Amino acid sequence: MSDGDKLVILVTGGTGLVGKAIKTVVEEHGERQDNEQWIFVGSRDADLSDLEQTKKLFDKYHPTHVIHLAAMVGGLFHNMSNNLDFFRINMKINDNVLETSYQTGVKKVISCLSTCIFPDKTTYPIDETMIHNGPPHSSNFGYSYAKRMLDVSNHAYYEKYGKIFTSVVPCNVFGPYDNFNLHSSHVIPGLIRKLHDVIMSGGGVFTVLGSGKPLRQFIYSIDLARLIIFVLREYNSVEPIILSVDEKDEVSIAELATRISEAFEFKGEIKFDTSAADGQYKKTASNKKLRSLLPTDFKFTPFNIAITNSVDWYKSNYKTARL
Ligand code: NAP
Ligand code: GFB
Repeated sequence: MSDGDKLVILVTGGTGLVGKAIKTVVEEHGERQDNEQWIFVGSRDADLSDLEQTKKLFDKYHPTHVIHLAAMVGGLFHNMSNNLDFFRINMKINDNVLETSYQTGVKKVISCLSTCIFPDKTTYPIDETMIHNGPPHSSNFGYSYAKRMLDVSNHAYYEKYGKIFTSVVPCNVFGPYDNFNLHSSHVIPGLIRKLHDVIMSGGGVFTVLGSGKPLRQFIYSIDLARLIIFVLREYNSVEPIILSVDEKDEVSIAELATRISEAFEFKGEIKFDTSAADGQYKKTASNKKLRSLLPTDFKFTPFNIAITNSVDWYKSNYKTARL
């Protein structure tokens, strides 16, 4: 991006986990550049599943760039019981945002996919070329296909109009301002919430759902925010780019539960409820493409520090957190 132009960067989903992390990095870590105006919006500003409200939002702010995070988002169990809603709502949001971005002359859109949308039967590590090589895991096919259609739309807008509508593909994300609701949350906020409840009730068993065997790569929301800002400024291809920690940083759910217990200094029993689903066993993604573009000194926040930061945030904010 040339330095002189004034940029109006609209962040949809700006009130969520990833949006709040971008706001923190831009406003508190000094990442905002002088020619940039950053606008963070949530569903109260506009229900983006509604085209008229989407148009009104764009008419109000006239963005030159859009970081499109807004989506119906949830963990394994929320997806398993709501595949239809995850598909329909996200299809509407995504088409409204991309078409309105085109109609209003937005120069660049960065949308958000996920490493959970890749084919369930695949070789590892997963890379960006493999998105459409087979059906996703059955647990979240609604969300996965809606996300895959973002990539299809991006290629169609580029083919017809030469638009730089691209996408990033994060692995599992966690951090402050996450969704801690026990039914809809992802695993890390779910376990933080549960263990905090056990401790606050005077002690007991820390129950982890599933076998604890599945493997996941987890990225701290602040690191993801730094990478999305990097993509905004430096990456100009319509091809998706995976934003994940290294393959070697993959951990099992059981190991994760131990790390969370350590962050709480919990000495009680950890129990695995194997009657609950495990979901995908693994979705190991390669960040080779990202590493090839990043400054060699880029470092992810060490996992234990990121977990401790998230636990400490929750301890200080559980009364007002999304429960
Ligand atoms: P989140 O915490 O659930 O936040 C979702 C955001 O989208 C909120 O700001 C929410 O607004 C907004 N939103 C939802 N429905 C909307 C609607 N109809 N109209 C307008 N805004 C709406 O989600 P997140 O974890 O930050 O996820 C952000 C993006 O990253 C999503 O695209 C998600 O698919 C992707 N992603 C997340 C993960 C992860 O592990 N969390 C992993 C990979 C990819 P309100 O606050 O007003 O509800
Ligand atoms: O983050 P999560 O819900 O989603 O992680 P996925 C699910 C894994 O954590 C399963 C175990 O192996 C669960 O058995 N787990 C253990 C728990 N305790 C808990 C708990 O209290 N809550 C939850 N939620 N899980 C999602 C996709 O897959 O990944 C979404 O379904 C999204 O579409 C997200 O893309 C990033 O990592 O399995």
